[in-house]
Amino acid sequence: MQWWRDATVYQVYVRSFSDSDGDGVGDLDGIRARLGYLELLGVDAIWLTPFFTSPMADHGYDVADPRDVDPVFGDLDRFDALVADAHEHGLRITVDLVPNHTSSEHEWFRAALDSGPGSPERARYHFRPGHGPDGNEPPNNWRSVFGGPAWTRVQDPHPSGGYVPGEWYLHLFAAEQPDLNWTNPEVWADLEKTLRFWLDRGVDGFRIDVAHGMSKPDGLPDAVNTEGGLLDDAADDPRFDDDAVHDVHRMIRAVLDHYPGRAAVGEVWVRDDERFARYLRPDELHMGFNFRLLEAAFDAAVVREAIEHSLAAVAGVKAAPTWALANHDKPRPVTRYGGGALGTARARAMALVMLALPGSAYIYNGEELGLPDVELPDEVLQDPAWERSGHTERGRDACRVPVPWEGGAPGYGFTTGAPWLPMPPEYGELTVAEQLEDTDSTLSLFRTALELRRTHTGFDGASVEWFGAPEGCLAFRRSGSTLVCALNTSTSAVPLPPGDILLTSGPLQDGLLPPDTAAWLA
Ligand code: ISL
Repeated sequence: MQWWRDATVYQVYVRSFSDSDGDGVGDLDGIRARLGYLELLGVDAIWLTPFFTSPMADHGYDVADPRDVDPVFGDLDRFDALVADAHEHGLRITVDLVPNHTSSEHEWFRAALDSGPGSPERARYHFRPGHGPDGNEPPNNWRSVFGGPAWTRVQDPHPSGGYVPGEWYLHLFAAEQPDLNWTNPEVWADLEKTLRFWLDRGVDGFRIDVAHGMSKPDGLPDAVNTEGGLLDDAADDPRFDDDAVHDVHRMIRAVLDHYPGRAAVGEVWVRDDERFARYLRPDELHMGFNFRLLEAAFDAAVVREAIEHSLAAVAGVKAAPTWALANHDKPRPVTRYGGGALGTARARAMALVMLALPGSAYIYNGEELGLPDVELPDEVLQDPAWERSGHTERGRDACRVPVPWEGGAPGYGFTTGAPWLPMPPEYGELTVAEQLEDTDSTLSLFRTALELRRTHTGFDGASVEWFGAPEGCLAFRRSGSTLVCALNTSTSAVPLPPGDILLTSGPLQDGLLPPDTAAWLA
């Protein structure tokens, strides 16, 4: 059964979801205690961001042991209990895999540092001599996604004892995240082991981090364009989307094919539709995140173009499209669309657009509460991008502030201690407890929308048909079915398409669809 093709998946940023032990950091037992909430919300599956052993230089995306749980989050027994309970609640569990890099605290990397140049230990990573007479220039001009050079120099052990300035190693992200060498068979074997380890523990699938990374072009040629920017991609970027990455995805798929009903979704930052589709060939990923909708401005023409590209990209390979408006790397929708009441109205409208589309939809924890980004003071910022950019990029902490459950500051039911990032006063009105009581809340809107999506027959139909719509508006129907979704991004109220109203993201105006509003009809 291909449950993932139309699933709604809830992204739990483990650190920020629910803390069971008062240390201010979310954990596995905290998630377990909130499964009833996720069932009530009406999602089908959960994606857990990395909870593996990690020094947390990039909050878990720097993995020191991919087959164990970091003590701050729990242990393997607690993980097993979470999987069992989630399944009891009818929720599938997917976990993050980080195959592009390890932590610099991984035993492999420590061994690589202790062994000299040319050793098999170094061959698991990308070590190279530097350029220039003293080797003190990096081997090529690649930039780290988080700012600064993608290379760091190490001390090499000297035969007569002691250490001397030595080789450089590649890290596309933080220096604490050395890139693995995917031409090394040991690296392949280890990922296979990790896949089986979690599959055998009962996970329903994986989200694959930087799925367009891993493979590097032969000879690591200089980039022509190094202005790609932080957390951004560029078409001619040699760091990503190398053709040989597809061999890795074929290996992952071959393993998954031994476990019926399990699926992988890749984080694929590749804008070209044809190159994106390559990741979704029948023997590669089951699904790929397409980020066009997340990046689209609140403008009907731009939103429509994003949807059309996302649908066209998967049509040829018969994969299901995926949709997301938010994740732990990007400003939250409420803030992106203008903040305040306006941003909230638009985020609600876009949620109805996303949940009306065929395919699977991802909801990032707190999105269902309409949380905005939080303006954090410099001294609490933790994202490596803040330091690596020389304090020019504030990084992604603003969208990672913990989820407010109930009550007041400082912990809002997220923690009995001090939350790892401060939770602002405006969270008081946005708690789960407040919103459950209010039928007009964003949480109530998501609950109703998810219930309709699960139970109403209008949501069948694998494609969309576009209707003519007034300037600044869009309307589509799920093909061969009855659901119609209309969105107004213009500045005046417009007539609705024909049909009975199922749900609107905000109040209508004398029967008209007001600006910054969406409606579902059937
Ligand atoms: O590389 C990019 C563009 O081509 C970036 O957008 C990059 O793919 C993205 O930032 C990767 O994010 C993921 O891996 C990071 C981690 O910090 C993020 O949280 C995670 O989502 C490194 O593991």
